[in-house]
Amino acid sequence: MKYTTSENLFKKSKELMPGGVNSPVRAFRSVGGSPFFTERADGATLTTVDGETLIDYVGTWGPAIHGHNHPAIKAALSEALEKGTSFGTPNPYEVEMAERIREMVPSVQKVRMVNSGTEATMACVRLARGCTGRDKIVKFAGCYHGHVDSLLVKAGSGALTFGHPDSAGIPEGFARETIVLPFNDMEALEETFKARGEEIAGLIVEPYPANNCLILPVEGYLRKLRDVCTRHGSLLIFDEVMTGFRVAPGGVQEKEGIIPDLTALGKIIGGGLPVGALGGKAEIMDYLAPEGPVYQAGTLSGNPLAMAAGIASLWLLKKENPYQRLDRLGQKLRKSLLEAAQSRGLPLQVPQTGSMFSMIFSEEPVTNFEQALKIDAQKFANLFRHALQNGVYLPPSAYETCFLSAAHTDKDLQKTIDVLVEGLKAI
Ligand code: KE4
Repeated sequence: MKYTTSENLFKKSKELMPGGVNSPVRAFRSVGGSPFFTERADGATLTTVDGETLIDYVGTWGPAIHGHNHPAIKAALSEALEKGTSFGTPNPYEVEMAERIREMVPSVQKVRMVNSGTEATMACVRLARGCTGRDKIVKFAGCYHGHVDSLLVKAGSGALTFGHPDSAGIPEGFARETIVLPFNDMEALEETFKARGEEIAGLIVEPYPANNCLILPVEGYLRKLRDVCTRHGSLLIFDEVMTGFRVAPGGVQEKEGIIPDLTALGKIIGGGLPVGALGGKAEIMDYLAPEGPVYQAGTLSGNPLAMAAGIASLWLLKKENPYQRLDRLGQKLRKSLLEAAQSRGLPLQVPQTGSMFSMIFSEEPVTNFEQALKIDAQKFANLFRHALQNGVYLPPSAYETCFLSAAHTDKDLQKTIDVLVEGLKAI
């Protein structure tokens, strides 16, 4: 029997995969109902197997900054596909990708391609430990860096969505090597480094945390992270898997003028195909095998198809420079939603930077994990369902960030605003 509807596909998929999904947040557990299955994606929309068309604000969790199924990315993929799908040897695409990344993110003097953001952050942590000879890693409560054992401690994204920010299966011994601090708290940072700085190999941070709501750092905070790491000989690791090429061509480090020692990248540089990358100062990156003693490897790292799609994605960013328009759309959406919420006395926060925004039902702005735990996730779930019923697909979690793409038209935006404003009435 061919499974043709979301309903019977989900019924079957639950027999075959844990929760019926290949990534937990897709299961709609925190927003209720069952997930739809996507038939195809084009521009700013998804078309479900049930024939519905949805304006998409998930953008496959970040890669689709140009919208889905972009002709230029498809053309690059077709050309690469003609030559085969994987070589397992060095190939010209990898060289071009590394050059493009280095050009757009100058702190990256050398780069290593991997296959996911998780692999990128995991390798950054191992590299920090390997080149400093220290064991401790500092992370921030609510930040999510993929499902790396030592970083799934007070994590955001799906871990937070399902209320277990500390995953099962992480031995106490692993968690002990991770120091978790509150984001935006300069005092806690100073005290920790004063007391234990010489044990700390590195500090990993989402410079704009976007996995426990979108949180923008308080003035001077990122500079403080840089100074403290420099003073104590710890590596500053920016996890820009989401923000890289998203908030600016060179990510947050370009916007804020802060130079990390290592950067984790992903999403946009794969044009929708599996990808991740880590990069930084040459003398640090050269600790990686085969040059140095820190082992890291990957069967499909630098895969020609992922490289070709990613190169096209970066080329489009340079050619079209969508950032100003994306920020204009984001600001328009933010303004309309805040006006509508205020007119109804609804406590809504809409942090926004460029094409990234969150809708947070909270009396106060969310600046850290503790505050994120107190938001009204039920109100978000109600808004999510109203939006979905009216052709607008938001991320299925109150803690995830929404993404605009260059394919979203002013008409899409106006329809979205109308639907969400209507939804706020029924919250
Ligand atoms: P992946 O291993 O999922 O490619 O990347 C992990 C990762 C690392 N760092 C940051 C800042 C990230 O946001 C992510 C993954 N993002 C989530 C959504 N917020 C992916 C969605 C999912 O888990 O299905």
